Amino acid sequence: MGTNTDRVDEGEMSAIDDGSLIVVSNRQPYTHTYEDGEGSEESDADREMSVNRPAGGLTAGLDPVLQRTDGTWIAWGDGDADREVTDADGTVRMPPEDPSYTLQRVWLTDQEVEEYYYGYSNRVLWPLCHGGVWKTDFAEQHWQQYQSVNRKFAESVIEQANADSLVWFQDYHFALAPRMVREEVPDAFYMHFWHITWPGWDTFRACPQDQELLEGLLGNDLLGFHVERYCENFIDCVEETLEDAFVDRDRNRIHYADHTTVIRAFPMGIDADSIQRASKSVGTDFWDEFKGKYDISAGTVALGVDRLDYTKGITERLTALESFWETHPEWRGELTYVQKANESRSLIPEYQDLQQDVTEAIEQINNRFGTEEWTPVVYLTDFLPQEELSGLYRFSDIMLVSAVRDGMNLVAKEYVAAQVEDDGVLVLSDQTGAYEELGENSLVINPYDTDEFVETIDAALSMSTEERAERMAVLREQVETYDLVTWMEDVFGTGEELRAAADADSTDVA
Ligand code: GDG
Repeated sequence: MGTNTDRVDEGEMSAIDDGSLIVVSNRQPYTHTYEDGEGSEESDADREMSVNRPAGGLTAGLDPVLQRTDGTWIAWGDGDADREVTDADGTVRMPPEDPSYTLQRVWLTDQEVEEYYYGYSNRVLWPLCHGGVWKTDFAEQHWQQYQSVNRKFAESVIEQANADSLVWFQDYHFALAPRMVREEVPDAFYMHFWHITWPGWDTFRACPQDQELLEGLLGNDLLGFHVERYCENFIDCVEETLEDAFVDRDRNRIHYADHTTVIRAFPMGIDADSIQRASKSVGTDFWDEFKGKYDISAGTVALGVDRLDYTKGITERLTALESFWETHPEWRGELTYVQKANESRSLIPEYQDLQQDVTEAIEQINNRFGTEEWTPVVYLTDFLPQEELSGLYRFSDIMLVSAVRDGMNLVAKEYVAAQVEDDGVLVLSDQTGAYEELGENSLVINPYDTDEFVETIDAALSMSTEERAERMAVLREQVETYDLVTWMEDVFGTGEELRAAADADSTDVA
């Protein structure tokens, strides 16, 4: 298998014309920061700065596409040294060593970040889309700011876009921008990928801005979700909310305000090849060192890797583990659970509460069962380089993914890709998008059913070597076949097809 850059050059994405691709995302691919941190006395021009590169996932995957096609990436400039290297019009050529595309940085004030990002995006859309209506906070000011930041990004796209442009919006931060841009540049092609779940109508109807959000998203030509059910939920919401929409369920098309949007499922893949390479590059010496560093004496290790988010089912998992050690005393001293968690959105009270709940639950388990020689739960909050994360995946005997709701859950796929010896077991929540693809060969749990969860942990730990290998070989094949590049080819290929069909239609009419 060649590198991803080779595959990007050879694949469907070669259909993108030079300069025509515009990607819009909240997070930027490259961030410039001052090395000496905040509060330095030196003048900015004298300070050393560094560039943080895409750490994996979609940002790293799209970077070579942008490089090959000399496109434009529009994103929030959130690095403290970003302005230092950016032209007066907010642009900088990237990557630094081989400038080949334009990064257009959008500047946001602290108030905009607080109200658009922490406010409407993460205290309304995030909980709403994950079915947690009671966690939403529909503050009017946050909604106003969400509209105005979407307008700001839309203006930036409008400046760059023309009839040949292919504009790709990412995620829930930009539900309104597609329609805003279409009104000004009607002939460009607009795609959007919504990375999180889309809820059923009965949940979505709680949102006071239901109509505006749907209208914004229907400014796109192609709207993608991870799985079919989210597409169906979206279509249900449109049917219930927008009286004038014409819905063609057989073809997943919605006609609204003189325009047709195609709704399609694209289950996102991972860069399996690079995870596998990283996993192979770390040997047992890494694992010995890791176990030494965290004083892990148990022979068996279970793993959880999550952003600290209430959707990831971390407290449910800890409850199940406590019950497991209580009812399976033979595993005390024999099994250690490693919880790797990244702090996330900690300005939001619900996230602060979660951090406290997780810390307390871990302390409770360790106080209850821990001994001089053995710590049941090891808690890691560092962000690890790709090699170390892949090594952790590779050597952990079982992986516990217990999200209570999750658009896809890439961690589940990454664990599979790193199993180069086919000897791990994936325990997977049926509330994740990943379950739709990987459910058959993982051990499936409902994260709310603690007793079932406990028995499933036991089953995973007792699984024979043959069964582990059989299941993992199938799972690995799945994540290697439909990987990140194949996924991008699928999205861009579908976009190209729709665009060609629309062009043919307009020629017929003329
Ligand atoms: C949203 C949706 C959907 C974590 N710790 C480290 C590290 N990570 C990386 C993982 C993985 C990513 O973070 C987390 O991805 P998930 O998919 O699990 O979750 P969300 O952040 O909630 O993502 C989700 C996704 O978008 C994509 O559409 O699947 O449903 O919620 O890639 O590897 N990476 C490194 N060190 C760490 O310590 N290098």
